[in-house]
Amino acid sequence: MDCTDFFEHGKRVRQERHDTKGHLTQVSLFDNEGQLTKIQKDTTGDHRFDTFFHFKAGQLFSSTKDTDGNGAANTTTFYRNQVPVRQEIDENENGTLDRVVFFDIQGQIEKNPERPLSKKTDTKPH
Ligand SMILES: [Ca+2]
Ligand SMILES: [Ca+2]
Repeated sequence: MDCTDFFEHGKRVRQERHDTKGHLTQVSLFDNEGQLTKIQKDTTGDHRFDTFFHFKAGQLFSSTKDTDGNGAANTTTFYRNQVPVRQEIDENENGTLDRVVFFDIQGQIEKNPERPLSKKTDTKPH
């Protein structure tokens, strides 16, 4: 896998990865402190980014994935301490969540969560 770093004023701002045929498979963006802010990935090989990772203060905060490749994200996953805590699934991209999955401390899916569906606003990591 090919890896290219881009610098501005001596700081790395962007890193691109290409597959053996030269197609872009991953772009990482960095802030002024050199911390990751965003990664976009083509995980399906169709040359379009389908998975996005968002970072806050260098920590993985959330990710979105377009599971059916039509350009709109179907799942959003929220993380705490790099471990997924909640996944919101909108199968048909109509803006209404179809399923919400909770994860336990080990990042395993909780079988019978007794919590009600929570709104998008309580996503702050501690
Ligand atoms: Ca989609
Ligand atoms: Ca839906």
